[in-house]
Amino acid sequence: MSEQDALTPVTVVGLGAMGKALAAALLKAGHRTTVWNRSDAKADTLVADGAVRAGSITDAITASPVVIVCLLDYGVMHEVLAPAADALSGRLLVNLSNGTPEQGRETAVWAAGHGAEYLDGGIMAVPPMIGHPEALVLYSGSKPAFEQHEGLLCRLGDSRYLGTDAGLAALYDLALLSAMYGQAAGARHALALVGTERADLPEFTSSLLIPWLTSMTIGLPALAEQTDAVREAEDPVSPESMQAVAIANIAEASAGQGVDGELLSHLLVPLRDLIGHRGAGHDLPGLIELARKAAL
Ligand code: FVH
Repeated sequence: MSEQDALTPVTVVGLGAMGKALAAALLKAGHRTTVWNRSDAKADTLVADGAVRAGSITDAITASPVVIVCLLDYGVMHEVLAPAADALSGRLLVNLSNGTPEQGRETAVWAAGHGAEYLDGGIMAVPPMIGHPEALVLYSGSKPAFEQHEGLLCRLGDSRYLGTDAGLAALYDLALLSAMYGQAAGARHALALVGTERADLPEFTSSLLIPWLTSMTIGLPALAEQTDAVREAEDPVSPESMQAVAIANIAEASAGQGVDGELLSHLLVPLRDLIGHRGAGHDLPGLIELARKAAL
């Protein structure tokens, strides 16, 4: 971190579960950290550790050249910042609240209208991870601002800059969350299915589910390639036409075991329809790569 970064005072607006973790990491790294929260008492422990309590949102913003906001959503952020928007002039606003790409783009325009540089961010971590390299934080927006304050931002975790389009961080954040929720939905369904026969769920998870899901990630690079152009397979390793039968069997078995297949059907029906549309001769990338690896 540059000497300048070590001295950069920073303000954190929003001291919920995540905002508190952000402020604590910056404080621990040696930055003069000013904090503000609607419910003032949430600042107490941070102030006891050396943070500066701002008496108002204007005081919070004017205390530092870098203002990090981590509030419930963009609506709350605009509600909180509106009375002090002009104080943002000449500062960097870093918004780490969850939102949509459009909200990120609109906020970049709003910030520029108030003379502020803007970085939109997506935190791919839970509060206890903040301050550790496992915490991935995605940024998009002003490249000069990111480069100037990368040292400060890296105090929060592994910082990845995605590009000048302020909507990218939210887009990638929501894309990664989609993959996480899809995997969780499938895992919950798997546990419900084996649970109907009173299986040892922790044992099933550690010995079968986790190794299976881990091995299936080997097919993701092929999936990425295939999203651009579906490749016809000469001798399909795992033809999608066969996959369609397995998908139908999942639905039938779930019903037979008395497990609600509603959630999973939203994942499987589009795949079954895609398979039906493309016809036989295509493979599911994950199983191809698995077969190739096994054959080495
Ligand atoms: N916690 C997590 O694991 C995830 C990880 C990924 C990123 N998210 C996003 O971070 C934003 C904040 O999340 P959070 O977990 O800190 O959320 P809360 O603990 O509920 O704190 C919410 C803060 O927002 C303030 N707030 C809510 N409504 C208002 C309002 N009308 N006016 C002013 N402030 C408001 C709230 O203040 P208070 O209730 O303490 O007074 C908290 O500071 C979020 O976008 C996650 O998606 C976290």
